[in-house]
Amino acid sequence: MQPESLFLPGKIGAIPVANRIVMSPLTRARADMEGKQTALAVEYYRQRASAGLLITEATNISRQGRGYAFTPGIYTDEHVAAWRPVTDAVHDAGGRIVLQLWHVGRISHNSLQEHGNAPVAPSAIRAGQTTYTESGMQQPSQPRALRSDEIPGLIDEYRNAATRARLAGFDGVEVHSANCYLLEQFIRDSTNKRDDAYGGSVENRTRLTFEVARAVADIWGSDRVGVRLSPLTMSAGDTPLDSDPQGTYGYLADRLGTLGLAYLHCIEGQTRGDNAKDAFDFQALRRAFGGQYIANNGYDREKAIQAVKDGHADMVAFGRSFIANPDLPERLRLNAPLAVALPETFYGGGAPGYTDYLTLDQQTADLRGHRIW
Ligand code: 8OZ
Repeated sequence: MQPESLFLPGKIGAIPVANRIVMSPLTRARADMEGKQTALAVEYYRQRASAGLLITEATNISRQGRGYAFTPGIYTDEHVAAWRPVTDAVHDAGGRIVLQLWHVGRISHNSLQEHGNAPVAPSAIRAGQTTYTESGMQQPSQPRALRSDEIPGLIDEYRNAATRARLAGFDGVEVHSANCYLLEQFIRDSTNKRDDAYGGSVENRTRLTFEVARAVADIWGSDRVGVRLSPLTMSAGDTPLDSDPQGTYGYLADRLGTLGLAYLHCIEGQTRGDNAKDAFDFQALRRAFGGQYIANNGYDREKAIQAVKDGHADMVAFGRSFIANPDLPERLRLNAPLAVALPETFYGGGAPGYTDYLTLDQQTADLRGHRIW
């Protein structure tokens, strides 16, 4: 393996990639009220198409799966039509893009649900913290537990969303089973108190993620489907960890490995925090899965080069640095300075903090006094 293989082309599942640098899924909350992407999103993703792989922001698989205002959807024909220019723009620029399939579960609010319904969850346990509604930040509403007879319909909604993602021209899909949303609420014994086939034992708690991945793989082919996990994250709704993260997620990784998926994508530590590698053996997860592995969280240039060089990761995902550096792969290759993203423009709003970060070339043109826009 060459020392700088981070910058070499390769393949993730069936998807050819120009380098091993991934843009993490990043919620930006700039879709319209119905969850349709706008021309601004086309520009945003196009600007970042030099990533080996772009993973879209988390995208609602159903109206029920929606927990934040202005996040995009993939459950209507209008959503498909609004995503299509995004995938076309990325492909025209030589990039590859997969859609992240998302259901928030209990991290939602009645005001975001059809007819003001209660959000759904494995068990009727209310989340703390906040979610972003049309009238500002609010505590998630009291959820109701999904009935056992609703689960096949829920899996069908993932199937429908995956089918629509194909129609929208994506290269594959990633199942969001991380960050304490619905699928992870099922995995953890802190949020899953069910006594049916989807609760109790580790086998039962990991069943929904497995069945969703299998259903989506039936539509896409398993080599175009990835799964994202975050065993150590407590972010959404202040969700406590599982009582045995290593055992539970190790079992799940092994089980997902039987599907021959494109990749396993792990947030190695607390999402948006530091890596906590000492507290958890992510390489054991990678080995249990047995397929390709995308590492994420707290990677800088040196760590990413090392991880790919050592074979600890096939690709490395960058989040915040991709917000502020549309040409991140080129900057990493040159070891050029990175711009820093402004948190106040992470969520919501328009072009500022979204499509107005400059590439190195644009910065240089700026310095010479030749403003390019
Ligand atoms: C930030 C704000 C809202 C949602 C995640 C989809 O953490 C998210 C998210 C991130 O996975």
